[in-house]
Amino acid sequence: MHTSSTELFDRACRVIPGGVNSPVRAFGGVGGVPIFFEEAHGVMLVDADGNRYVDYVGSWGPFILGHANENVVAALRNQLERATSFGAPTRLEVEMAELLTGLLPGLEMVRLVSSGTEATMSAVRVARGYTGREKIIKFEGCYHGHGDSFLIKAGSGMLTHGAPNSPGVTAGTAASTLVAEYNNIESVRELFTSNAGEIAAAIIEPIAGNMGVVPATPAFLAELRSLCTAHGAVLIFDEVMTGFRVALGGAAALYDIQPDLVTLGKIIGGGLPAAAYGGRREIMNLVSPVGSVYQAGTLSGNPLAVAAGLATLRTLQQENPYPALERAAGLLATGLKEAAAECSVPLTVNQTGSMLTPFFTSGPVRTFRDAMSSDTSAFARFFHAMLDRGFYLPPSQYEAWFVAVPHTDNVIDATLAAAKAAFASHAAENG
Ligand code: KE4
Repeated sequence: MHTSSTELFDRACRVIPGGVNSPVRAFGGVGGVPIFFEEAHGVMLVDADGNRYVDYVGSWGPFILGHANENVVAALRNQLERATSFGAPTRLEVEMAELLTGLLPGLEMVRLVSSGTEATMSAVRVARGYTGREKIIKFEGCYHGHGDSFLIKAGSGMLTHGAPNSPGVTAGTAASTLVAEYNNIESVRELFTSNAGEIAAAIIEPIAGNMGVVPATPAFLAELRSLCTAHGAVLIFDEVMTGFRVALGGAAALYDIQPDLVTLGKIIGGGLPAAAYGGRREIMNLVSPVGSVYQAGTLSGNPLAVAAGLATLRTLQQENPYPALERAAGLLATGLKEAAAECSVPLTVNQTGSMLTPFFTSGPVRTFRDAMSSDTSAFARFFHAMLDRGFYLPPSQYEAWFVAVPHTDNVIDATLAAAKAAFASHAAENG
């Protein structure tokens, strides 16, 4: 029963566009009424009707430790009683900046902001200021937030709602965004050749999560690094999703490739609004007030968000859950493939670390075009079959599932049992 969610959604639709404060939450890609939640502990969610679900969204990535982790709650409780914001510098921000620059080798200086969009917009702006150039390269299917420059052939909610380019973006802005094909280095080389001396930066999700999980090949990323260096363009790794998700050093550590700038978010806020951009000192010294590239934010470095982020990152450092997370996600990926095969359901599962996406296509899925070959109707049926069995998946084929520390073996086993039943019902429906 979802009586309360239905009533809340009706009310929401009268006063909030689409009834949601972020489009991907609206179930546009799967149909039905979005679930309104009220509580979360570990990987268990409770909705407005008291229904319980195992959570594979994790607020789109932040809750790698699970919801209401005791260290994070203690840090928030302590900070809450002291102060929630000053609009002035605090010790916490220094400790966060020192922790981030200590953990990420290429990160010499960092600026905290409040969302991934702010981080990517700011990184592109400082790259333009540093190079004196205007054009940027992004990759089809990657999503870097809702900054104008990025709403061109973008992923995540834009793919889900079938609007990869957004109205409201000026022709001038669109003309400055060049789009290359993910994992196709020739498409990048061509852009550099035909826009010689005009490209300020290339921004990429080193492991794409916003067309579903599609990792870059090591060779592609290495050649992208070389091309940016050769052409004097700034290489920006957008690790808002992958930072501290796939490894403590992010995707840059996994691939051993150094970007010039990196953007971070999600996990560094521990579920509260915090994000960051940073990189080489000579670039970041261009940022106001020390430099002339302006960027600001009333709640940047907010004490509550930074306290939650610090507690999350310090717990990850102390407990190093990455091997166990990789194992759990691997069990889930393998089990989903086996369950689908038993029911002759075409399925390809891409998994890196604790991020994975089951694509309803025979695969392989190595490019945006491959991802787009997925049967989104089959995904939607699977989504609802799992929801009915108490498992909350990302409501879109083009998103990543996130495995967290409390996804223990028995939770994974229960998920696979439900998936087997869902595939069986799917196969039965299709005869
Ligand atoms: P935010 O502005 O939503 O905090 O971050 C934008 C962003 C930037 N870069 C990457 C790689 C991202 O994944 C995101 C945001 N991710 C989506 C989920 N795929 C957020 C969910 C939503 O839009 O509601």
